[in-house]
Amino acid sequence: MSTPTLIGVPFSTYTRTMRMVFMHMGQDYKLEQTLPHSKSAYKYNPFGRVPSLLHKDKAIFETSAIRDYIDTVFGTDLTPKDLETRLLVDQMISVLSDYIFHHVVFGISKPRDQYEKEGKTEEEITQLLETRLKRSGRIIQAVDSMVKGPFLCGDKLTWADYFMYPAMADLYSLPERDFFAEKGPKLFSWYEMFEKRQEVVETYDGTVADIRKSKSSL
Ligand SMILES: N[C@@H](CCC(=O)N[C@@H](CS)C(=O)NCC(=O)O)C(=O)O
Repeated sequence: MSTPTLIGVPFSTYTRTMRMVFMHMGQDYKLEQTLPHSKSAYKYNPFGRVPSLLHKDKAIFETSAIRDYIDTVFGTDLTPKDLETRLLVDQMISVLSDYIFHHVVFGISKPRDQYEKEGKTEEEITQLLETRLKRSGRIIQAVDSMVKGPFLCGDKLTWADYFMYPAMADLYSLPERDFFAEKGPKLFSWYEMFEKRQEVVETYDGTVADIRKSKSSL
């Protein structure tokens, strides 16, 4: 089987998902470091986003298609055979790509980053984020109600864990960590269990959480 190449970058949560999955599978892969909206990103994805997956004569973009390709061509144990758990996995991934990304990542994490760059005080940032934080709290609560435990969708590790982890790990690196943990206790316990996994530790460098930690220790 020829070695697959991921087009992406360590701070990209979806790239991290795919890197962790390849590690979980024991499948060698190459990472071609590519920033979103760079010339190389557009070469494989008309929207300039990452990741894309190159394998043999194929260039695949959109993580749902990459997931299907990896399942079909390489074979994984991450898509449950029973319909009920499979639906949970799909729901979890969809919730991540919609509510969590649109309202929590783009509602809290990205603007916070911008406010910090502008030199705003913590007090100002808290005030500016107040309304969006309330909405994010409701979303985290709703996600929490979906968590089965010990993995997100029950007894077995699935694609949902690998999709959800990178975004949640970055969110828990924010000063809002305790608020998120309080709104979603099951989700937070899952995160604390998951963060010790080898493929998680090995893909930590260069993530948003890592970059924040390095900045705060300067
Ligand atoms: N729907 C895309 C989303 C991919 C995506 O948003 N990737 C992020 C990095 S994790 C990106 O390229 N962001 C650049 C942007 O938001 O313009 C997928 O599932 O592949």
